[in-house]
Amino acid sequence: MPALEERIKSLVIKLHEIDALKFGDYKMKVGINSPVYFDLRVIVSHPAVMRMLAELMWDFTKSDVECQHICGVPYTALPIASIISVTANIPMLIRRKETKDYGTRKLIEGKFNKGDKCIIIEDVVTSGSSILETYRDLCNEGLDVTETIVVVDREQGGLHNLAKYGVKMRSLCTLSKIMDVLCEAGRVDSSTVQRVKDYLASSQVNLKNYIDVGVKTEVSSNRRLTMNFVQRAAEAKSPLSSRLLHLMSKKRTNLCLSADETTVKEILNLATTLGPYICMLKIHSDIIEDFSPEFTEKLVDISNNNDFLIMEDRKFADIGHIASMQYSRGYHRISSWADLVTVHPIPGDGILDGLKSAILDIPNKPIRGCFLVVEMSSKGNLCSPEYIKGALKLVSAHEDFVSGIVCQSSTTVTLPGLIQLTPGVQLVAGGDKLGQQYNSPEHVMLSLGADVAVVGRGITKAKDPTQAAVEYRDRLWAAYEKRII
Ligand code: 5BU
Repeated sequence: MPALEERIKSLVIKLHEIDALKFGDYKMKVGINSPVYFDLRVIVSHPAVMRMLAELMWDFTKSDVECQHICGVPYTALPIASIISVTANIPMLIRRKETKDYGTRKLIEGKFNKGDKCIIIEDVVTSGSSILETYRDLCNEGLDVTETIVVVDREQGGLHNLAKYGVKMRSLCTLSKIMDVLCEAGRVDSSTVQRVKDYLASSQVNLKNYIDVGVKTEVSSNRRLTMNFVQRAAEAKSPLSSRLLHLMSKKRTNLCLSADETTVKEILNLATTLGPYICMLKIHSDIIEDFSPEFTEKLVDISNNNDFLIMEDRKFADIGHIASMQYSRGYHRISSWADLVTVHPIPGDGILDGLKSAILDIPNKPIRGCFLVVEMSSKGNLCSPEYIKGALKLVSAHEDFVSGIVCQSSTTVTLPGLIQLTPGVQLVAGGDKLGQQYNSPEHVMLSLGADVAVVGRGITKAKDPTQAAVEYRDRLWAAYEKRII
């Protein structure tokens, strides 16, 4: 077989022949017009070229690699990775591009163990952002990504950007090399070569939207995600938000235990044993069979002794007049004991006015707050981007009362003084039989932007709930520390 160098030259000419490599004036994803364009998607129509490329990639890679898995960056690199996987007999992993609205929300398809070594295969690298996204998701699932192998490096900063995040990359060929090969073969003229050279000199892409957070994540320019809780407390408009931010920082926990039990005894028991590890205890008072005012008195005592807040996950959703009575009257008299409640914004502004008016009637005027539920964790929920946008508009008129937002995305909450509460958390991603969807502690903190993570059955149904609470607390806090700068 010819030397690697000769095979690379033949491949470049083939790619030019099948129009996988074109010259002209092309609009790029990163917003700069390019005189050269790679469209390696076309190789699926040329099986011989596809095989030639995949075999070459593997021969180029294999002498210097140790891995248990190969993962192709969606979509163009997937067929290349598949052929390498079959040729080299190395199991493949597939990273899903879309994470919402399907079964288990699994991001990585394929069987693997935490700590397994994996290499990423990509067709063309420009800024490196697609590779970083794949890298982030693989790392978040506990894989050890050793390096990335790409067909073409466009030499526009990708190598440097990836190196900044500790991601090693090797390329089969660079854009300059391709131009040399094509020029030597008489397939492009010297003016085209010059145009490409000029373009490369003036179009380096810097990834400003990525910050180094250990396990990498895209955080764009959202200050909330990189500030620490104490810094954010200074910007909080709701007294309870400020209190919770300070409490989390002092106690070094952002774990909210969802004690969804149906008896007073079980809940008080959980509150006592797990109180030291949590910042908040969340209950549903309407599922407690022996609820009584004495229960809430005891719960408030335990919360004071252990320094956590109590949230009643009531999800109010009626007109202000009724919501105010549901909050302060009836059997549960929620406003008298719950520091925080959850509220659906669906009725509009009036529900917040209603709830706030009810607090005025409580003796001693305790500090109270609420979390607006703008997006749910359950599969098929109806919280569209328009709904979320509209719901967030309610905050500004009620900044003193709205302590935070319940949602599932890092971009929803941008004000540093607001706290993002995210339910649907278990040690591994998955779901229950009734539509609940779970993400790992690292994923909710680093990719979904949670500040407080809600864990229910992951702790209460564990063999050893205390040990489970400690593990959740430690993993959530470690992820928070990686996120802040
Ligand atoms: P789990 O056992 O960790 O699935 O419990 C989750 C808790 O969070 C449970 O009390 C739900 O009512 C609550 N929850 C949720 O799961 N998803 C949501 O979108 C909202 C609340 Br809002």
